[in-house]
Amino acid sequence: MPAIMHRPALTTTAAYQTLKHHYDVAKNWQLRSLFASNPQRFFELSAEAAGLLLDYSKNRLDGATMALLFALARECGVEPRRDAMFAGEKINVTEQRPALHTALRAPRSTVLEVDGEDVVKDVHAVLDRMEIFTERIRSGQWTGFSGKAITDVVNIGIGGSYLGPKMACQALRAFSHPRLTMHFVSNVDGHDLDALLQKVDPATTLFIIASKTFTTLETMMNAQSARKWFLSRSTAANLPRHFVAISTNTEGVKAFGIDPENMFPFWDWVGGRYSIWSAIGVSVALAIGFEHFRQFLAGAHAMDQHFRTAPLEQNMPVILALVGVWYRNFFNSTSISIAPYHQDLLHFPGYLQQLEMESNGKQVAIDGTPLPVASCPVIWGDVGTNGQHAYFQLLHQGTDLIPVDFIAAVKPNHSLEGHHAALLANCFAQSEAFMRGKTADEVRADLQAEGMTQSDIDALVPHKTFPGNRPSNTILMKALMPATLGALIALYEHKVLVQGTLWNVNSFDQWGVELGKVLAKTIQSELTGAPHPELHDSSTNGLIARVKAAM
Ligand code: G6Q
Repeated sequence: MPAIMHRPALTTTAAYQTLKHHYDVAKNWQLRSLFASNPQRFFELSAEAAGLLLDYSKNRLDGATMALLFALARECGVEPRRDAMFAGEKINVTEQRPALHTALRAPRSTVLEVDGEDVVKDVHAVLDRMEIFTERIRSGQWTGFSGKAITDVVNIGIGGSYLGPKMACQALRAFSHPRLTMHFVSNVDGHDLDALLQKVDPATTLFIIASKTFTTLETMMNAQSARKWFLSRSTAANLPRHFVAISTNTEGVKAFGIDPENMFPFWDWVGGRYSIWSAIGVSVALAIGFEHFRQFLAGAHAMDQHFRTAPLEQNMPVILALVGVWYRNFFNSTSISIAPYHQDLLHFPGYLQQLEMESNGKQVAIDGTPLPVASCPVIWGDVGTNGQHAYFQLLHQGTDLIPVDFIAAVKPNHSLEGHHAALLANCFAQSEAFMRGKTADEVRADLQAEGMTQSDIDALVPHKTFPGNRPSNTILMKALMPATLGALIALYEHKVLVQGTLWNVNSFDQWGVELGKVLAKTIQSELTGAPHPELHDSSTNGLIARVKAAM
């Protein structure tokens, strides 16, 4: 194991102790009163960067709270850790790797050496190859075996090799090539691939096998089945026109039968959930074109520059992270709901779920000692307004405090009249209602105005009262464009780093995922071969036996 930077646990810092006392008072604050007593609140508690506005004024805090949280960030070493990440230090200590997703969007002129290699030069060499390849497909110059242009692109990958490309292709739908339909197959459940293969034509379909390791069971099985399907409809000589790979494992790609000429590499210092900016983004570049893909990278780079240089007090990722820690470690809230009021951000909550929970869902500190405080909350959500007609009830009147991140664009990417004003009105009305609530007196007055009897009013008031004081952030962008999407993702990536630093966890390993990759192997062989009941409990044995009996 490498040398590990020792630093005090969060709970032993002076700022944390002061915050605890501050919380004893702040927990009783009412957002309504905070707004009433300070007309400048929105201006004081909002930040702008890289085309995004973060309004964090609807949170149960004030300037003094933020000052203490910034002190906490300083005491926990957020700035040196941020700088270590950008410099390519091996901050992923359990795997002895840097975490250099920021190098993937660094301009060509940047020089950043890791183990004697200029990684930015390598990054741009791959980007240039991606550009040539994607332009050939998009222009129709690259054809399938019958001479027709490619119409369908199937990304076969899972986890970090799937969630980002799927999310970004959907988010940037407005920019997509009219001839190309993007598909994503991830699940080892054959229903996933089977449903897709029923709709596509082998002569005009391109398969992208996206796997950092090129060993992941789900992806390899889907890739083999897709290859078999293709070979039963064409010939091996035609494979190169229809199968390309994205991986760090050249040998694995060759063994699968894909020519390394048709492989786009990336590097072990790119974590799966941080890999959308690398060759893993090929499907995104195919969909939106390379100029837009470069704008996507540039948007993320703009957020990187902001994160790197802005004082903590104006630093958007730092603020977002600290507000999250305030609720997680002082209010003990266990989840955050992500509410994009933009249909094209449909997959964004799922993307953040992996980014945050896989990065900071840890129980030990970097030095292996148990954490003294709770780490990553559960991240979940769905697009607005759909969520309003489902689980928002619990957010308004349930017994848990669940902060919400609202995300919206000022301008839509469509021209349908009236829809966007209705959407934004709902978004702002929800955050206002969470903040204000509705008092018993207000409910009573409404019911009296309706002419209801006193006894009916008394019975209804508790049900129609909203406690309010429920916190939220609102992130507003001009429009959902490649650059703003890049900045938005980078904002949350850096939030993860800041929170990981406060909790003192390694945000860049994922041993729980690795475990999943080996767990099923024994049972899979028992389902198709001899059972080994001595290896399992009665429940697992019972389930295996039930399946075998029916096979
Ligand atoms: C991401 C994780 C995980 C990974 C998948 C796919 O950070 O490590 O989600 O991306 O398990 O792995 P491969 O790309 O190696 O197939």
